[in-house]
Amino acid sequence: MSKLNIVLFGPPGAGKGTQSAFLIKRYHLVHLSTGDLLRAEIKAESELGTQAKELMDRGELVADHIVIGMIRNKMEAHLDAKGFIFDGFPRTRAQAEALDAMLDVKEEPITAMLALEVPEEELVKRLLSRGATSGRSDDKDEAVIRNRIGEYMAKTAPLKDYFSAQGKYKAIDGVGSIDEITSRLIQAVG
Ligand code: B4P
Repeated sequence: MSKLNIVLFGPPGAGKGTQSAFLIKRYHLVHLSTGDLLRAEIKAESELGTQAKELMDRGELVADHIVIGMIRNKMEAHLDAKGFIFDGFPRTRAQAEALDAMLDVKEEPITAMLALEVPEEELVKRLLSRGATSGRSDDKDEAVIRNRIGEYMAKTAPLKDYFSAQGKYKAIDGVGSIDEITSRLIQAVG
């Protein structure tokens, strides 16, 4: 049986991390979140974590070679996985091309890119509300949140065309209850 490799796509605060938790259980997938991997490096106070924190605190993207290397290591550590959920990766065209190249070698291509669509004002509201309780420094300041959304619009949103050209892009309404959105995603996986 071919592997299920899902890219969960969407702006910051769209619900990628939230929905990944449900999808990994349902389909027995390995969760690869570059945001979580970077926050683990920051917590460990590694050199990479120190460099990443500076950029993340400003709402900017971390360098492509760093996140691509992290994803490659994690995929190699899970060779027997039934499939992966890529959460927050790829975020640039270079990352998308690197991911395709890694999966081509294994002959296990991306199955679908599921894109959660949420209006900007709802994103800002969700992230500020998480910032009030999570301790995540990039969720506290509205200017940083808007910069993250700006980075998404400039560098990440164009990947919609990249995956559409492969016939893999599926838009999902990301507004509603968490359960409703999970059902929409499951329907889209088919
Ligand atoms: P991420 O950790 O990927 O952060 P995110 O996009 O803000 O989170 P996510 O979208 O998963 O949040 P969720 O919706 O689940 O990245 C953080 C930073 O790391 C980036 O800014 C960048 O600097 C760096 N980075 C990460 N990956 C990178 C890459 N590939 N390349 C370069 N840099 C990279 O949750 C948001 C909130 O909404 C939660 O509080 C949740 O409870 C709430 N929520 C979820 N669903 C909801 C719903 N249906 N209704 C109401 N609230 C909801």
